[in-house]
Amino acid sequence: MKNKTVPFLIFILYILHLGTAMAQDRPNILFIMTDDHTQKALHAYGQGLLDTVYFPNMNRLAKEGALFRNSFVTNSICAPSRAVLLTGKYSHLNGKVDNVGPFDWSQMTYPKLLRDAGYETALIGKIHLSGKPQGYDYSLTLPDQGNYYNPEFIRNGVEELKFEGHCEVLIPEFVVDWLENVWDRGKPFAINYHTKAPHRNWMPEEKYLNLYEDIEFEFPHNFFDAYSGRGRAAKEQEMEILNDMFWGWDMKFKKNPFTGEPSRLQAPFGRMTKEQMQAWNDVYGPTNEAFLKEMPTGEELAKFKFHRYLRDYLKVVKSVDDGIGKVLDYLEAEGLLDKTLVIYTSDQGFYLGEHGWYDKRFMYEQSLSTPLLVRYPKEIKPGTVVNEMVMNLDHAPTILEYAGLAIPSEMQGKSWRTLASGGTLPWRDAIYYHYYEYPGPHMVKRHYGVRTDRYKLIHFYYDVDEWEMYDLKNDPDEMNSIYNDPNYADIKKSLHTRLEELRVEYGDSDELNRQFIEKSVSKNN
Ligand code: SGN
Ligand code: CA
Repeated sequence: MKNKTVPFLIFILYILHLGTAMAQDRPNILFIMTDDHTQKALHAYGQGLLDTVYFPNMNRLAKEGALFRNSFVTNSICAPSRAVLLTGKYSHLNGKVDNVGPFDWSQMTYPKLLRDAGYETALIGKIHLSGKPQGYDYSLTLPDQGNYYNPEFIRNGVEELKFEGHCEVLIPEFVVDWLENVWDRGKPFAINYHTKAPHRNWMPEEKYLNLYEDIEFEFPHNFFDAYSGRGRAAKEQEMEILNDMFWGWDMKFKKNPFTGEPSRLQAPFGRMTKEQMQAWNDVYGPTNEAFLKEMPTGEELAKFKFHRYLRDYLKVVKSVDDGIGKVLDYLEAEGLLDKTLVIYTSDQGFYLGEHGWYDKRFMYEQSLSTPLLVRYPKEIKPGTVVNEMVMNLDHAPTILEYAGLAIPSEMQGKSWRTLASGGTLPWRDAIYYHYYEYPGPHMVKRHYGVRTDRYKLIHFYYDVDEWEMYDLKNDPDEMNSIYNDPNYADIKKSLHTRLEELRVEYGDSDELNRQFIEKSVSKNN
């Protein structure tokens, strides 16, 4: 060998070694996203509803990592929320403003950037964005909303496969199977593990059909909200447990006991095996019969509906929690857990009877907020609580920062990595929100607004032009708009200014609103 060759070879070996060391330093990324899981249904958030209902695996993440008290979405609905997650951009820039229109998969997303940088990427579960997922080495996704029992999945965007079992058992199994049999251990992994539950219509797994049936819950104190003190939007929605839930869907009856209207459960029932159907009838059959004998009215009827809803919702969260446990246990047994950044969140929050509601969409607290838990013991101390206001817009930049990658300037969020580690950063004093899907399911009017740590200003537009304002300290349940209260005139003025600044900063405008309205009108025609 010539004299110069040896040092050159040593140099190359050194570079290769550095590369491997860096690759090993990069965390694996397990991003867990549930559908419609609200903070109140997670013991770690300590809101008191569920002292008797405990989800050990989610709570483990909170105990061993960081819990974000103020975690929000930019647009509280499924597909738009996922588009924000992937792109790190507001709906008006990524183009996916509602559940209806297509998603442009050709745009930049964080999984694409991770993959380009040597991560092996997988998407497993619900994504609710039409078209073939891009940026993933592997995908196994539910078509559209998917089914709870014996669901179909689409492999790599093209191949439809049907499985027997409950989707919340299958999805974590697929995650473990991918880790065990597909993932190339020479690379870090990045998985999007997205559940269907607890999305409507909350069809519990066989073994949990009976769970929580003997627990009595208290109505939220504003369950019988008369919607005074606010504008038309809160009054004219169609998401009330008492008036807008379907007997033959949400309430699990074979037909509406009052009107005889036929059930929509024929389709999901038609998918079930004899054994699954038997287990189902064994639980719902006797309770439904007792109901039909008594035909309760008034508060008793309300109690029945509220409990059926809440219990079924919590049963499917229990299956989600089991699934998370299965995946965490696998990673732990393989010695991978502490090398993995685990993020747990939901696509948005949900109402569990506050204001008498289910569903989401509004910029009010229960649907604006999501759970956000993060475990990464190399950096995050157990039991950390973060109070800064973060958004789902921030997850993509954060993940890129953990992966050691540059954050593209077109992303609009900010990395919360330092906050999770207990550090401080110059942080935002306000968040911006914008919801679009109207007219549509549940009829929540279009609105945008700003929230600070204490106040909220909302503008409902399109078929109304109404402003609401709340003092979250004095009125945490948002029952009385103080928009016209002269005592708040100065605060109102500063909120208007902040709102306009944020709209400029994020590139939103009335002109864009007009364009999105025009597009949705032509879509519906
Ligand atoms: C379905 C549900 C709605 C729900 C939307 C959007 N109706 O349409 O209650 O708001 O999905 O949910 S159902 O009769 O089909 O259950 S999202 O989470 O996907 O945005
Ligand atoms: Ca959702």
